[in-house]
Parts: sequence; C-alpha cells; structure tokens
Amino acid sequence: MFKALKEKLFSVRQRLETTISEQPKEAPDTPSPSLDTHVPSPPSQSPEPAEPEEDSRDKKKPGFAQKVVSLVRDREFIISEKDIEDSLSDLEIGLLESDVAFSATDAILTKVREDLTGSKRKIGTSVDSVITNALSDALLSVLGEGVNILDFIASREKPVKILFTGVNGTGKTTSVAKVANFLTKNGLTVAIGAGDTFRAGAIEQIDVHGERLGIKVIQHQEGSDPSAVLYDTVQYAKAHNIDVVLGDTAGRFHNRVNLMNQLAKIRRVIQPDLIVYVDEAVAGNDAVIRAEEFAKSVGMDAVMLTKVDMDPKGGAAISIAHAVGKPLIFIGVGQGYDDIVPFEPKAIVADLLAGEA
Ligand SMILES: Nc1nc2c(ncn2[C@@H]2O[C@H](COP(=O)(O)OP(=O)(O)OP(=O)(O)O)[C@@H](O)[C@H]2O)c(=O)[nH]1
Ligand SMILES: [Mg+2]
Repeated sequence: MFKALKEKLFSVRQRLETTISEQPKEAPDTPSPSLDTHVPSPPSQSPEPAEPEEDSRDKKKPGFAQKVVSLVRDREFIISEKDIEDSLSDLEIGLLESDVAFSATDAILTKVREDLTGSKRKIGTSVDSVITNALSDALLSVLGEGVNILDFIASREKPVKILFTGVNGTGKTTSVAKVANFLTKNGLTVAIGAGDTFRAGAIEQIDVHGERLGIKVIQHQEGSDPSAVLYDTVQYAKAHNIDVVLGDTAGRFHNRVNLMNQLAKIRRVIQPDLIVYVDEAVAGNDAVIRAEEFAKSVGMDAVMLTKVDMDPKGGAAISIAHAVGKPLIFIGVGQGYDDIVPFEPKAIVADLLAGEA
C-alpha cells in the first residue's frame, strides 16, 4: 500500500538525517567551523540531577568524567530552517508528486518545519526519532482523528441509517456489501436498501451481494423513486429490530442537478445518521476535488476510499479528510468482501514511516 509515497518519505528522512547528523556533537568548548548556522545553547548552568541509581557520594562530589558526561548530555543544538530547507523542498515535491493536495502538503510542511526548526536535539537522542516524530505528527495532523464506526453505531438509536454516495463507478455498491459484511461479523444485524434505481443492472448487483452475504435487500422497480425504497428499508428494519440500514445510491457527479436533488430528497425522507462519501484512491487529486464539491452541495459526514490496493501514490488517502474536514472511515483494499480496513490514522502513519531511515 502506498509504495511510492513510502519510498519518497524514506528518502526525505534519510536526507534530513544526513543533514542533522552533520551537526557537531562534541565537546561544548571547542566549536567546530561549521557552527555558523547551528547555534549550540550554552551548557546547562546547574548540574544535572543525579540519576536515582547513582551513589549519593557521587552526587555531592562529581568526578571529572561525570561532569563531562553531564555537559555533553545536556548539549543541545538548534536546527535552523536553512539547515533543512533542501530536505523540506524534497518533501514538498515528493508529496505533490504523490498526488497529495496542495492544502494538505502545505499543512504537512508547516508542521514539520515548526517541529524541527529550533528543536533542541540532546546528544544521544536519535536523529531518526526526531525526524520520524516530526513527520508522524505532521501526517497525523492532516489525517485527523478517524472514527470508530462500531462506537458510532452503538451511540445512535436503531436502526442506524448509513447512506453511501459518490460519483460513478468508484465502488459504492461493493462498499455497501463490504460494510454489511463487516458489521454482521461484528454482531450487528443489517438491511440494505437498493437505492440505485437509475443504472440498469444496479438492483440485481446489490441483490446478488445480499444473497451471498445472507442479508436482506429491499428493492423496487428500476426507475422508481430511491427515497421510497430507502424509506421502506428503514420501515423493514424497524419492524424486524435490525440494527443498521445501509443505503446504496446511484453514482452521480455534483453538477447533475436532477440526481443531486434526488439525493437531497433521500436525505429529507430518511434523515441518515451518517452520509458516507465514497471515492477511489486511484483518482488521486480528482477524488479530493470531487469530495469537496460533494461536501459543498449535499454534504457528508465521513469518507470511504476504495481501490487503495491499486494506488501506490497515497495522495487521496492523505488529503481527503483534510480537504473536507470529515474523517476517513474505511479503506477498500480489494474486491473481496473482507477487503475493507477501518481507517486508523496512527496505524497508517506508522506503516508509511516503517523501516529504518
Ligand atoms: N481493486 C479494488 N476494486 C474495487 C474496490 N472497491 C470496488 N472495486 C471494484 O470497482 C468496480 C466498481 O464497483 P461498484 O461497487 O460497482 O461501484 P459503484 O460506485 O457502485 O458504481 P456505480 O453504481 O456504477 O456508480 C467493481 O469492479 C468493484 O469490484 C477496491 O477496494 N479495490
Ligand atoms: Mg453502484
């Protein structure tokens, strides 16, 4: 997953490590000629408090060797913006080449710059951990908190109504089936509404998924009003004490007025608890732009990104939540029912930065 982005982050980390590691590390009173841009802070004025295990006699009368260790341990370096300018520029290019949106790239750079510059690196602190932490914090700041769907469902009155929307062919119907499977595996009961009455074959497609998964699919005729189908699905769920209703809808672009009005009607009629915007990771920046358009017109509460298994770049996954200000809830990682992963920002970032730099 995101192989190309990982490689880019890896090479930026290596470059940053080389830059920062070149800074002098030795005796405080023998500044090296390269110190002009890296101002060491003065040695600590007061001696370092003794480690708990240290002998109390040593605390009173520190020997020469101990003093040196203490001074060196307290030495700090200031990393200036100039030191890391080239690496940050590499990072910027790497992110943009990976299809990370401008706004997210900007946010990541600002955070890394803030974190690294002026940071006081104590001797002995691993340079790699300073850099990895800065990148990790920056990526997490654009990915946001994430959301736990099971907690969300548990917090709402039943049936919890989840509506899937988005442009054509991005994986909405497959995602409805995957989420249905995920929820039933987690002990919840599910009914699906075949809300795509527009595209030929759509009702049959979701019906086949329902049959394979043993999940009830409520359906009307092709061409009928999707609000009515979804309304009936909610009624069915109420009558059968079903926990969750998942509503499939027809693919649409935000500028298709009729279809967008239809979606607005669905919203009014069933009042979904959660509107999930579905798009495909392989669309890169296009997915981000489309998500912004949907967010402006019909609105959304969360995003599901599909076809992540086919996307080495990772740009949409990094940027989409930041662009629309809503959490990424699931990623689709294949065509099987189990190819769905709840999106956990910390796990994704750890994976992106895995490996020694
Ligand atoms: N590799 C991969 N393929 C996926 C994933 N999710 C969906 N697909 C495939 O994408 C294609 C389109 O999926 P659908 O679920 O029909 O997409 P849709 O958004 O419902 O399409 P419309 O109803 O026509 O708007 C199918 O071939 C799916 O198998 C995924 O996570 N990974
Ligand atoms: Mg569909």
